[in-house]
Amino acid sequence: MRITVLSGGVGGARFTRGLLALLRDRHPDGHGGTTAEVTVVANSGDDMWLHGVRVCPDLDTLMYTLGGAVHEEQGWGRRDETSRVSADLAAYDVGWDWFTLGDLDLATHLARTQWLREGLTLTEATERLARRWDLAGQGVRLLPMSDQPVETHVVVADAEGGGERLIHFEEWWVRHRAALPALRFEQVGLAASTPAPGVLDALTSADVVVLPPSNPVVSVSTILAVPGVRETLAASPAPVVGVSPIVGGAAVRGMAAQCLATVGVDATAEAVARYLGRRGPDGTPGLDGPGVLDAWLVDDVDTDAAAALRADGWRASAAPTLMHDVPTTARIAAAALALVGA
Ligand code: GDP
Ligand code: FO1
Ligand code: CA
Repeated sequence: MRITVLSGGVGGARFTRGLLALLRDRHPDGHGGTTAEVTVVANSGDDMWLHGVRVCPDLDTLMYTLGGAVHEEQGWGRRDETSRVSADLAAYDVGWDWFTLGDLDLATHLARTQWLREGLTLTEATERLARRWDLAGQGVRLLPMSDQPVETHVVVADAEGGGERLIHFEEWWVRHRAALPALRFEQVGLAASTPAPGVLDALTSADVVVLPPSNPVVSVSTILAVPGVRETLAASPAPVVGVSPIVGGAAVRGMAAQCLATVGVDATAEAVARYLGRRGPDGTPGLDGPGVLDAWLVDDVDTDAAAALRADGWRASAAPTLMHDVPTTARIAAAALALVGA
Protein backbone atom coordinates (compact mmCIF):
# COMPACT_ATOMS: atom_id res chain seq x y z
CA MET A 1 0.00 0.00 0.00
CA ARG A 2 1.39 3.39 -1.02
CA ILE A 3 1.03 5.87 1.82
CA THR A 4 2.15 9.50 1.86
CA VAL A 5 2.65 11.28 5.18
CA LEU A 6 3.04 15.07 5.51
CA SER A 7 5.17 15.41 8.61
CA GLY A 8 6.76 17.80 11.04
CA GLY A 9 9.30 16.54 13.58
CA VAL A 10 8.53 14.56 16.73
CA GLY A 11 4.78 13.95 16.29
CA GLY A 12 5.04 12.98 12.63
CA ALA A 13 8.15 10.86 13.17
CA ARG A 14 6.65 8.84 16.01
CA PHE A 15 3.44 8.33 14.04
CA THR A 16 5.37 7.16 10.96
CA ARG A 17 7.38 4.71 13.08
CA GLY A 18 4.09 3.22 14.31
CA LEU A 19 2.71 3.13 10.78
CA LEU A 20 5.76 1.17 9.62
CA ALA A 21 5.29 -1.30 12.50
CA LEU A 22 1.66 -1.76 11.45
CA LEU A 23 2.66 -2.44 7.85
CA ARG A 24 5.23 -5.00 9.04
CA ASP A 25 2.56 -6.67 11.21
CA ARG A 26 0.30 -6.89 8.20
CA HIS A 27 2.92 -8.55 6.02
CA PRO A 28 2.04 -12.18 5.32
CA ASP A 29 5.55 -13.52 6.11
CA GLY A 30 5.30 -12.37 9.73
CA HIS A 31 9.09 -12.08 9.86
CA GLY A 32 9.76 -8.40 9.48
CA GLY A 33 8.91 -8.19 5.78
CA THR A 34 6.92 -5.12 4.95
CA THR A 35 4.21 -3.95 2.62
CA ALA A 36 5.30 -0.36 3.22
CA GLU A 37 5.75 2.05 0.35
CA VAL A 38 5.72 5.13 2.49
CA THR A 39 6.74 8.57 1.28
CA VAL A 40 7.27 11.07 4.05
CA VAL A 41 7.18 14.69 2.96
CA ALA A 42 8.92 16.66 5.70
CA ASN A 43 8.50 20.26 6.72
CA SER A 44 11.73 22.08 5.93
CA GLY A 45 10.46 25.44 7.19
CA ASP A 46 12.38 25.05 10.48
CA ASP A 47 15.69 24.77 8.62
CA MET A 48 18.46 27.24 9.25
CA TRP A 49 22.13 28.05 8.77
CA LEU A 50 23.99 27.89 12.07
CA HIS A 51 27.78 27.90 12.51
CA GLY A 52 28.08 27.58 8.73
CA VAL A 53 26.10 24.35 8.50
CA ARG A 54 22.59 23.63 7.24
CA VAL A 55 20.39 22.30 10.03
CA CYS A 56 17.12 20.57 9.08
CA PRO A 57 15.39 19.72 12.37
CA ASP A 58 12.28 17.94 11.11
CA LEU A 59 14.09 15.92 8.41
CA ASP A 60 16.67 14.84 10.99
CA THR A 61 14.08 13.99 13.64
CA LEU A 62 12.36 11.76 11.09
CA MET A 63 15.63 10.17 9.98
CA TYR A 64 16.86 9.44 13.50
CA THR A 65 13.46 8.18 14.69
CA LEU A 66 12.90 5.86 11.73
CA GLY A 67 16.58 4.86 11.77
CA GLY A 68 16.46 3.83 15.44
CA ALA A 69 18.97 6.47 16.54
CA VAL A 70 16.77 9.12 18.13
CA HIS A 71 17.10 10.37 21.70
CA GLU A 72 13.83 8.80 22.79
CA GLU A 73 12.93 10.99 25.79
CA GLN A 74 13.89 14.22 24.07
CA GLY A 75 12.16 13.24 20.82
CA TRP A 76 14.81 14.86 18.59
CA GLY A 77 18.58 14.59 18.23
CA ARG A 78 20.80 11.53 18.66
CA ARG A 79 20.77 8.99 21.46
CA ASP A 80 23.98 8.93 23.55
CA GLU A 81 24.76 12.45 22.39
CA THR A 82 27.38 14.82 23.79
CA SER A 83 27.66 18.57 23.27
CA ARG A 84 31.36 19.36 23.60
CA VAL A 85 31.52 21.28 20.34
CA SER A 86 28.50 23.43 21.20
CA ALA A 87 29.96 24.16 24.63
CA ASP A 88 33.24 25.24 23.04
CA LEU A 89 31.43 27.41 20.49
CA ALA A 90 29.62 29.09 23.39
CA ALA A 91 33.02 29.75 24.97
CA TYR A 92 33.90 31.68 21.81
CA ASP A 93 30.59 33.50 22.22
CA VAL A 94 29.43 32.69 18.70
CA GLY A 95 26.06 31.52 17.41
CA TRP A 96 23.03 30.68 19.52
CA ASP A 97 23.99 29.48 22.99
CA TRP A 98 20.35 28.45 23.52
CA PHE A 99 20.38 26.05 20.55
CA THR A 100 22.57 22.99 21.00
CA LEU A 101 23.98 21.09 18.05
CA GLY A 102 25.08 17.75 19.47
CA ASP A 103 28.46 16.35 18.46
CA LEU A 104 27.01 13.37 16.56
CA ASP A 105 24.20 15.47 15.13
CA LEU A 106 26.84 17.88 13.85
CA ALA A 107 28.23 15.13 11.60
CA THR A 108 24.85 15.01 9.86
CA HIS A 109 24.89 18.77 9.29
CA LEU A 110 28.51 18.70 8.06
CA ALA A 111 27.79 15.89 5.58
CA ARG A 112 24.63 17.61 4.32
CA THR A 113 26.40 20.95 3.99
CA GLN A 114 29.30 19.44 2.07
CA TRP A 115 26.90 17.79 -0.39
CA LEU A 116 24.84 20.97 -0.78
CA ARG A 117 28.07 22.89 -1.52
CA GLU A 118 28.98 20.26 -4.13
CA GLY A 119 25.70 21.10 -5.85
CA LEU A 120 23.39 18.34 -4.66
CA THR A 121 19.82 19.34 -3.97
CA LEU A 122 18.36 18.97 -0.48
CA THR A 123 16.38 15.98 -1.80
CA GLU A 124 19.60 14.31 -2.98
CA ALA A 125 21.50 15.13 0.21
CA THR A 126 18.61 13.77 2.28
CA GLU A 127 18.57 10.57 0.25
CA ARG A 128 22.31 10.09 0.87
CA LEU A 129 21.94 10.69 4.61
CA ALA A 130 18.99 8.30 4.76
CA ARG A 131 21.02 5.50 3.15
CA ARG A 132 23.05 5.12 6.32
CA TRP A 133 19.89 4.58 8.34
CA ASP A 134 18.45 2.14 5.79
CA LEU A 135 15.16 3.95 5.40
CA ALA A 136 14.71 2.44 1.93
CA GLY A 137 15.05 -1.04 3.47
CA GLN A 138 12.01 -0.22 5.61
CA GLY A 139 10.04 0.91 2.58
CA VAL A 140 10.41 4.61 3.36
CA ARG A 141 11.36 7.49 1.10
CA LEU A 142 12.10 10.74 2.95
CA LEU A 143 11.59 13.95 0.96
CA PRO A 144 11.87 17.59 1.95
CA MET A 145 8.82 19.62 0.97
CA SER A 146 11.01 21.77 -1.29
CA ASP A 147 14.59 21.98 -2.51
CA GLN A 148 14.53 25.75 -2.16
CA PRO A 149 15.13 27.19 1.31
CA VAL A 150 11.85 28.22 2.91
CA GLU A 151 12.26 29.43 6.48
CA THR A 152 9.44 30.09 8.90
CA HIS A 153 9.91 33.35 10.75
CA VAL A 154 7.80 34.89 13.47
CA VAL A 155 6.80 38.54 13.50
CA VAL A 156 6.99 39.83 17.06
CA ALA A 157 6.43 43.27 18.50
CA ASP A 158 9.65 45.24 18.85
CA ALA A 159 9.44 46.81 22.30
CA GLU A 160 12.24 49.31 21.61
CA GLY A 161 11.36 50.50 18.11
CA GLY A 162 7.60 50.32 18.66
CA GLY A 163 7.43 48.43 15.39
CA GLU A 164 7.80 44.81 14.38
CA ARG A 165 10.72 42.42 14.28
CA LEU A 166 11.21 39.16 12.40
CA ILE A 167 12.90 36.27 14.21
CA HIS A 168 13.57 32.72 13.04
CA PHE A 169 10.94 30.23 14.17
CA GLU A 170 13.51 28.28 16.20
CA GLU A 171 14.45 31.44 18.11
CA TRP A 172 10.80 32.00 19.01
CA TRP A 173 10.23 28.32 19.82
CA VAL A 174 13.41 27.29 21.64
CA ARG A 175 14.78 30.54 23.04
CA HIS A 176 11.46 32.13 23.98
CA ARG A 177 9.48 28.87 24.44
CA ALA A 178 6.78 30.53 22.26
CA ALA A 179 6.02 32.89 25.14
CA LEU A 180 6.89 36.04 23.18
CA PRO A 181 3.58 37.26 21.70
CA ALA A 182 3.60 36.44 17.99
CA LEU A 183 1.80 38.71 15.54
CA ARG A 184 2.00 36.33 12.58
CA PHE A 185 4.18 33.76 10.82
CA GLU A 186 6.05 34.57 7.65
CA GLN A 187 7.54 31.96 5.36
CA VAL A 188 10.64 33.55 3.89
CA GLY A 189 11.31 32.14 0.40
CA LEU A 190 7.90 30.50 0.08
CA ALA A 191 6.61 32.37 -2.99
CA ALA A 192 9.63 31.38 -5.09
CA SER A 193 9.66 27.78 -3.87
CA THR A 194 8.44 24.71 -5.72
CA PRO A 195 7.58 21.27 -4.35
CA ALA A 196 10.60 18.95 -4.32
CA PRO A 197 10.69 16.31 -7.06
CA GLY A 198 8.31 13.48 -6.20
CA VAL A 199 6.16 15.46 -3.77
CA LEU A 200 3.16 16.16 -6.00
CA ASP A 201 3.31 12.67 -7.48
CA ALA A 202 3.32 11.22 -3.94
CA LEU A 203 0.08 13.10 -3.26
CA THR A 204 -1.71 11.98 -6.42
CA SER A 205 -0.45 8.39 -6.74
CA ALA A 206 -0.84 7.34 -3.10
CA ASP A 207 -3.49 4.91 -1.91
CA VAL A 208 -3.85 7.05 1.21
CA VAL A 209 -2.45 10.38 2.37
CA VAL A 210 -2.06 10.81 6.12
CA LEU A 211 -1.66 14.02 8.08
CA PRO A 212 -0.07 12.70 11.29
CA PRO A 213 -0.37 14.46 14.65
CA SER A 214 2.08 17.18 13.67
CA ASN A 215 1.96 20.88 14.44
CA PRO A 216 -0.97 21.99 12.23
CA VAL A 217 0.34 25.54 11.76
CA VAL A 218 4.12 25.49 11.41
CA SER A 219 4.56 21.88 10.20
CA VAL A 220 1.50 20.73 8.20
CA SER A 221 0.36 24.12 6.89
CA THR A 222 3.91 25.09 5.92
CA ILE A 223 4.12 22.01 3.67
CA LEU A 224 0.65 22.78 2.28
CA ALA A 225 1.72 26.38 1.59
CA VAL A 226 4.44 25.39 -0.90
CA PRO A 227 2.90 26.54 -4.18
CA GLY A 228 0.87 23.72 -5.73
CA VAL A 229 0.84 21.36 -2.74
CA ARG A 230 -2.49 22.32 -1.17
CA GLU A 231 -4.30 22.45 -4.53
CA THR A 232 -2.85 19.08 -5.58
CA LEU A 233 -3.87 17.45 -2.31
CA ALA A 234 -7.34 18.99 -2.46
CA ALA A 235 -7.85 17.48 -5.93
CA SER A 236 -6.01 14.15 -5.41
CA PRO A 237 -7.92 10.91 -5.94
CA ALA A 238 -6.27 9.54 -2.76
CA PRO A 239 -8.31 9.66 0.45
CA VAL A 240 -6.83 11.96 3.10
CA VAL A 241 -7.06 11.25 6.82
CA GLY A 242 -5.64 13.31 9.67
CA VAL A 243 -4.91 12.60 13.34
CA SER A 244 -5.47 15.43 15.78
CA PRO A 245 -2.34 16.75 17.53
CA ILE A 246 -4.64 18.52 20.00
CA VAL A 247 -6.00 16.35 22.78
CA GLY A 248 -8.41 17.65 25.40
CA GLY A 249 -7.87 21.26 24.35
CA ALA A 250 -4.08 21.26 24.55
CA ALA A 251 -1.03 20.15 22.62
CA VAL A 252 0.26 16.78 23.82
CA ARG A 253 3.77 18.25 23.89
CA GLY A 254 5.27 21.51 22.73
CA MET A 255 3.60 24.83 22.11
CA ALA A 256 1.25 24.14 19.20
CA ALA A 257 -1.53 25.96 21.09
CA GLN A 258 0.45 29.20 20.85
CA CYS A 259 0.88 28.65 17.10
CA LEU A 260 -2.86 28.11 16.70
CA ALA A 261 -3.61 31.25 18.75
CA THR A 262 -1.35 33.23 16.42
CA VAL A 263 -3.48 32.27 13.41
CA GLY A 264 -6.70 32.81 15.36
CA VAL A 265 -7.68 29.15 15.76
CA ASP A 266 -8.86 27.56 19.03
CA ALA A 267 -6.73 24.76 20.43
CA THR A 268 -9.41 22.10 20.05
CA ALA A 269 -9.52 18.94 17.95
CA GLU A 270 -12.61 20.25 16.14
CA ALA A 271 -11.15 23.69 15.36
CA VAL A 272 -7.97 22.16 13.94
CA ALA A 273 -10.03 19.99 11.56
CA ARG A 274 -11.94 23.06 10.39
CA TYR A 275 -8.67 25.00 10.06
CA LEU A 276 -7.40 22.36 7.59
CA GLY A 277 -10.81 22.10 5.92
CA ARG A 278 -12.86 19.32 4.34
CA ARG A 279 -12.39 18.29 0.74
CA GLY A 280 -14.92 17.99 -2.01
CA PRO A 281 -17.78 19.97 -3.51
CA ASP A 282 -19.81 19.74 -0.30
CA GLY A 283 -16.75 20.32 1.87
CA THR A 284 -15.62 23.50 3.54
CA PRO A 285 -12.41 25.37 2.80
CA GLY A 286 -9.69 25.60 5.38
CA LEU A 287 -8.45 28.92 6.70
CA ASP A 288 -5.68 29.16 4.08
CA GLY A 289 -7.31 27.59 1.02
CA PRO A 290 -9.22 24.58 -0.24
CA GLY A 291 -10.00 21.88 2.33
CA VAL A 292 -7.56 18.96 2.44
CA LEU A 293 -9.17 16.35 4.72
CA ASP A 294 -11.67 13.57 4.13
CA ALA A 295 -11.54 12.19 7.66
CA TRP A 296 -10.28 13.19 11.10
CA LEU A 297 -9.30 10.98 14.01
CA VAL A 298 -9.53 12.58 17.44
CA ASP A 299 -8.62 11.29 20.87
CA ASP A 300 -11.08 9.40 23.03
CA VAL A 301 -11.32 12.40 25.35
CA ASP A 302 -12.65 14.42 22.40
CA THR A 303 -15.62 12.25 21.37
CA ASP A 304 -17.76 15.42 21.39
CA ALA A 305 -15.53 16.93 18.69
CA ALA A 306 -15.95 13.83 16.52
CA ALA A 307 -19.74 13.95 17.02
CA ALA A 308 -19.90 17.67 16.15
CA LEU A 309 -17.87 17.11 12.98
CA ARG A 310 -20.00 14.10 11.97
CA ALA A 311 -23.16 16.17 12.45
CA ASP A 312 -21.63 18.58 9.96
CA GLY A 313 -20.97 15.95 7.30
CA TRP A 314 -17.41 14.98 8.27
CA ARG A 315 -16.08 11.46 8.59
CA ALA A 316 -14.68 11.50 12.11
CA SER A 317 -14.13 9.11 14.97
CA ALA A 318 -12.44 8.90 18.36
CA ALA A 319 -9.77 6.47 19.55
CA PRO A 320 -6.84 6.53 21.97
CA THR A 321 -4.24 8.71 20.19
CA LEU A 322 -1.45 9.05 22.74
CA MET A 323 1.70 7.56 21.18
CA HIS A 324 3.07 5.89 24.34
CA ASP A 325 5.11 3.29 22.47
CA VAL A 326 5.42 1.75 19.03
CA PRO A 327 2.62 -0.89 19.37
CA THR A 328 0.20 1.75 20.70
CA THR A 329 1.14 4.03 17.82
CA ALA A 330 0.63 1.20 15.31
CA ARG A 331 -2.93 0.89 16.60
CA ILE A 332 -3.45 4.65 16.13
CA ALA A 333 -2.21 4.32 12.55
CA ALA A 334 -4.60 1.41 12.02
CA ALA A 335 -7.52 3.47 13.34
CA ALA A 336 -6.60 6.34 11.01
CA LEU A 337 -6.36 4.07 7.96
CA ALA A 338 -9.63 2.34 8.90
CA LEU A 339 -11.42 5.70 8.81
CA VAL A 340 -10.77 5.86 5.08
CA GLY A 341 -11.25 2.14 4.51
CA ALA A 342 -7.55 1.31 4.12
P1 GDP B 1 7.87 19.11 15.97
O1 GDP B 1 8.33 19.55 14.62
O2 GDP B 1 8.92 18.38 16.73
O3 GDP B 1 7.20 20.19 16.73
O4 GDP B 1 6.80 17.96 15.70
P2 GDP B 1 5.46 17.84 14.85
O5 GDP B 1 5.15 19.05 14.08
O6 GDP B 1 5.49 16.54 14.13
O7 GDP B 1 4.40 17.57 15.96
C1 GDP B 1 4.21 18.19 17.14
C2 GDP B 1 2.76 17.96 17.53
O8 GDP B 1 2.56 16.58 17.82
C3 GDP B 1 2.37 18.72 18.75
O9 GDP B 1 1.33 19.59 18.40
C4 GDP B 1 1.85 17.66 19.72
O10 GDP B 1 0.66 18.08 20.33
C5 GDP B 1 1.59 16.47 18.83
N1 GDP B 1 1.81 15.23 19.53
C6 GDP B 1 2.96 14.83 20.12
N2 GDP B 1 2.80 13.63 20.70
C7 GDP B 1 1.50 13.26 20.47
C8 GDP B 1 0.73 12.10 20.82
O11 GDP B 1 1.20 11.18 21.46
N3 GDP B 1 -0.57 12.08 20.39
C9 GDP B 1 -1.13 13.09 19.67
N4 GDP B 1 -2.40 12.98 19.29
N5 GDP B 1 -0.41 14.19 19.33
C10 GDP B 1 0.88 14.27 19.72
N1 FO1 C 1 15.08 21.95 20.65
C1 FO1 C 1 15.32 22.58 21.81
O1 FO1 C 1 14.39 22.82 22.57
N2 FO1 C 1 16.59 23.00 22.13
C2 FO1 C 1 17.65 22.77 21.32
O2 FO1 C 1 18.78 23.16 21.65
C3 FO1 C 1 17.42 22.08 20.09
C4 FO1 C 1 18.45 21.75 19.22
C5 FO1 C 1 18.18 21.01 18.06
C6 FO1 C 1 19.23 20.65 17.19
C7 FO1 C 1 18.97 19.91 16.06
C8 FO1 C 1 17.65 19.50 15.79
O3 FO1 C 1 17.40 18.76 14.69
C9 FO1 C 1 16.61 19.84 16.63
C10 FO1 C 1 16.86 20.60 17.77
N3 FO1 C 1 15.83 20.96 18.64
C11 FO1 C 1 16.09 21.66 19.79
C12 FO1 C 1 14.45 20.56 18.38
C13 FO1 C 1 13.69 21.47 17.50
O4 FO1 C 1 14.31 22.10 16.48
C14 FO1 C 1 12.27 21.89 17.76
O5 FO1 C 1 11.68 21.23 18.82
C15 FO1 C 1 11.36 21.76 16.58
O6 FO1 C 1 11.88 22.16 15.35
C16 FO1 C 1 10.08 22.49 16.82
O7 FO1 C 1 9.25 22.29 15.77
CA1 CA D 1 9.55 21.24 13.69
